[in-house]
Amino acid sequence: MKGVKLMRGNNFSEDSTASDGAIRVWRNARLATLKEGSARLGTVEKGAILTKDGRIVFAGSEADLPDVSNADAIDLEGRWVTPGLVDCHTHIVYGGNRAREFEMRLEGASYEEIARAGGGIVSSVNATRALSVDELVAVALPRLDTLLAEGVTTIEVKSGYGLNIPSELKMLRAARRLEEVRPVRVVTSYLGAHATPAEYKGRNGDYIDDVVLPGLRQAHAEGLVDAVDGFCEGIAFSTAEIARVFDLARSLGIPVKLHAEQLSNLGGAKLAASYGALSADHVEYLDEDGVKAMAAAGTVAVLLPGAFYAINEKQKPPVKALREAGVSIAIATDSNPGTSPLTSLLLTMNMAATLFRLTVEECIAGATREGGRALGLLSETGTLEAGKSADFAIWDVESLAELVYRIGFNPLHAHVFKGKRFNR
Ligand code: DI6
Ligand code: FE
Repeated sequence: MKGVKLMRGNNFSEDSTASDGAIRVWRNARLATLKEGSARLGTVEKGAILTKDGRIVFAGSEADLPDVSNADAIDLEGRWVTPGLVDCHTHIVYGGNRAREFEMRLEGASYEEIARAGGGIVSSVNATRALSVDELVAVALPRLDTLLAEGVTTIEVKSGYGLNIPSELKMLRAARRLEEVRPVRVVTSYLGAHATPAEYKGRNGDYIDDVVLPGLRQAHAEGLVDAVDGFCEGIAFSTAEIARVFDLARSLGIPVKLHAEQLSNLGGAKLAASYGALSADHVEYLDEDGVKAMAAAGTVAVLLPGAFYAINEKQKPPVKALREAGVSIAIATDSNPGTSPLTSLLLTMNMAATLFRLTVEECIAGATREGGRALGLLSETGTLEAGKSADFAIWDVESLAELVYRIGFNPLHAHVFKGKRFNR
């Protein structure tokens, strides 16, 4: 079906016949519904999806389809279909790059040493502060398009490279703008507590008083904040400092999440769980106490193998303990200029399996259903179920294991976002 270029410069095109009102039945498909509690990813061999006004009306066996006589029929020719991919942890809005630090790490400097010497997050700050909202959108789009080309339909985007109020707001406005210019759902996280900028070096408390808390109030007042995040680490903020930010988030009714136990164990995951956090992310150094707290709170563990790989970390997250405690496991790119300049959720799945020994099913669930859970969006996306947004990915693979097994290969045939098809 001939498509039309949706936007200049991207690598997929919208199906020109698509329209929000269209009733369409996508048949002759092998569905991985990812329905909660189902075995084998909720697979349906001769499956079909009925969509109307951008929503899923039915997803299941063709034999059980309701009357589809007034629907446009699309034959998926036996292809596998998964929910649209969800990248639940990214920092794709930022200026400049940190290739020089990459070289410094190859020369033996650690991520932590570079950060303490004034590099790391702080060095991305100047490059980010120098850009306008339009320029931040422009530099983020190639990263976003690369993710969308692999079937991502929902993405979380954080602030955290502005570290003053105007620049943090600029980053969040740019994140919101991405949703206007691309077929994607963007969920934002305020990450003012990412690092303390040079002008507040050694004065975390003042930075929180002068920037992080008033910045959160302003961003919230402008409707720019879907969640509040923080970096709980020796090179960033203590649990007590994070608690001050989370107290404000809670008073504003905003859910929280936390970069926790990435390089050491400050008890960040336990603190996050005490606030009912959506997720605790990285968690390489998570202990039994933290696992128990996350399980009790229903806090999702978001594993970020790209950062583990890029900084050559040795401590792996306690996957066995997380499984045994019933903690949900999501995976994400953590796409950022410092520890994870990664823009492939498919490669992230391969890394999660190869480095952290997640199973194929855990990887696919981690990049769909569990990613949706980590964003508090499970009622909207992440599985193929009636009532949810019609977000799904159509694959040219013989088996779903190929999505995790291949390294640097994209088998996406097309994807659908809110019922509209985008061909590769
Ligand atoms: N942990 C990370 O890996 C990123 N942020 C964080 O809190 C690193 C961000 C950067 O180095 O630019
Ligand atoms: Fe991160």
